[in-house]
Amino acid sequence: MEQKEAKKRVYSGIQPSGMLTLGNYIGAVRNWDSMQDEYDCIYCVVDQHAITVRQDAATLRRRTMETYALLLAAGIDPKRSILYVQSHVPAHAMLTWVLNCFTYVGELSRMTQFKDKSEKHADNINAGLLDYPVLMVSDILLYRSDLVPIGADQKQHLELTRDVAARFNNLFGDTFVVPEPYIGKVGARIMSLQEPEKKMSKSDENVNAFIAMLDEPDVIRRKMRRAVTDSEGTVRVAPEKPGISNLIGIYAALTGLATEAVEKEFEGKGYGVFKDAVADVVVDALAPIQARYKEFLADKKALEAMMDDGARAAEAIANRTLSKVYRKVGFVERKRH
Ligand code: ATP
Ligand code: LTN
Repeated sequence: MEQKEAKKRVYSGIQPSGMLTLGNYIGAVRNWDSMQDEYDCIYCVVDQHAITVRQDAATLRRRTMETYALLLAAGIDPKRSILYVQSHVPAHAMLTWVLNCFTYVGELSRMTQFKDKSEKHADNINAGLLDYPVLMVSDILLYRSDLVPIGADQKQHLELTRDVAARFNNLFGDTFVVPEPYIGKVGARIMSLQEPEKKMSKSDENVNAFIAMLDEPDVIRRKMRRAVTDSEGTVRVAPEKPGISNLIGIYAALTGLATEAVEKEFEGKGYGVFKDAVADVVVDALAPIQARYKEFLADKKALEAMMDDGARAAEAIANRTLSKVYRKVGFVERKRH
């Protein structure tokens, strides 16, 4: 217990906006798993973030359960870490309101993700989409998080988190911990298999663009074979070869090899051989997770119980921070009689 208090706190979240991809796994979830011994970890399925783009209610509910089960299968262990669903803990939305009043519209409209998603969903540029980063800031600050493992695409949101935390601390005295991003060196940005200048995204409408963590081996092999490459024919990393560079990155991330070693291993071999080898390491990495996933998903009652335990543990921490914030900004405390 004493040792536990001394551990740094890690916090991260993932949206149930589709089936998790190989990008999510290599860029985020794999790191979440490996951090559990050294850190005090809290992980969240962020369903409230997901509704910033239109979701079908039944599908969102199903995907939230599935994402939770998949995280368990990927090694997130409720005995060592807290795993919960964002909408189960009201403090997130409550802190977001307060922090909205300490975040500038200019800061939010500059966010790359906001600009990308506004373009992609031009018919639904809702206030939640603009405000998305403030909800993420609240997630992180509620838990006094020290370290936030994320993919490279979320770095800007982490910088905003630091700015808002520091701004609030300056105005009201020490309240929030100013967190650091943790971005893995390899695989921080896995690219689309079809348009390798874009990141692999679980909400891509072209299913050949991503590998889902639950894709069957033959589907993985087929998607790999269809991956966009170039006409040069040599397995090497180069800016003008984004497709092959991405596949080298995936292979390196999953085998632990340096990219130079991967280039060497496939010297003089064609893209066909290389693609099959990449598919093999992906299949091997995902197979045990897929097997465990089926077991977790089969017992809905047990999943719901784990969600409830996670929400209770999270709530206890979050409510303490929220009370402190309410006091600092001048809300009258409700005295129950
Ligand atoms: P969406 O497509 O719905 O926007 P997403 O696939 O980008 O979703 P998120 O739930 O937003 O996934 O991200 C979860 C985590 O996975 C984040 O830490 C994010 O940085 C990381 N991540 C997402 N895509 C990639 C990728 N292609 N490469 C590396 N990391 C990624
Ligand atoms: N915005 C993130 C998901 C996310 C998150 C968080 C990550 C929501 N809240 C808190 C880290 C910490 C994304 O789109 N990947």
